[in-house]
Amino acid sequence: MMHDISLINVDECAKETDDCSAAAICKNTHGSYDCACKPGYSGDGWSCMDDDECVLGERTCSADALCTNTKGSYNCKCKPGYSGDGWSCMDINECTERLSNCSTDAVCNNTKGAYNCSCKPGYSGDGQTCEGEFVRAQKTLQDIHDDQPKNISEGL
Ligand SMILES: [Ca+2]
Ligand SMILES: [Ca+2]
Repeated sequence: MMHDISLINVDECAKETDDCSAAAICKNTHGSYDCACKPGYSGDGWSCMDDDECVLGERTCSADALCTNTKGSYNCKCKPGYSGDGWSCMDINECTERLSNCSTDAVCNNTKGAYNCSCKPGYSGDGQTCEGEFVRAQKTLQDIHDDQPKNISEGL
C-alpha cells in the first residue's frame, strides 16, 4: 500500500498542503515537493529570512540616495537636495530652480545636495538676510541706544 501512495503524484504546491515558508516558492516533484526561498530571501526554503540589501551592500542605489530595506527587496530614495528615482539622482540647482531662500541682496551658489547664499559686496549677513552698510550703521546706533538703559540697570 505504501508503494502505491508514492506512485500518486500529489501536487502539494497546488493543493497548498506544503509547509514551505511564505517567502518561498514551492516546486512539485514526483511524489514530493521542494521549497526554495524567493529572490531577496535566504534560507532552506522552509525558513526564509529577508536579506537586508542595504547592509549587505547588494544595493544598486545611487551614491546620493538612501537605502531602505523592505521584505524581499529594498528601496532607494534620493537624498534631500537631489531629484531622481533613487537609482539615478541629480543635484537640484536651487539657484536656477528658484528654490533658494537667499536674500535678494545675496548671491546664490549651488552645491551638490545643497546651496549657499552669500551677501553681495557692500552687504553683510548670513545670506538669507543681508543688510546694506548704511542700514547696518543705523541699526548699530539703534542697538547702542537700546542697550543704554539696560547697561545702567546692570551697573546698579
Ligand atoms: Ca530586503
Ligand atoms: Ca544643489
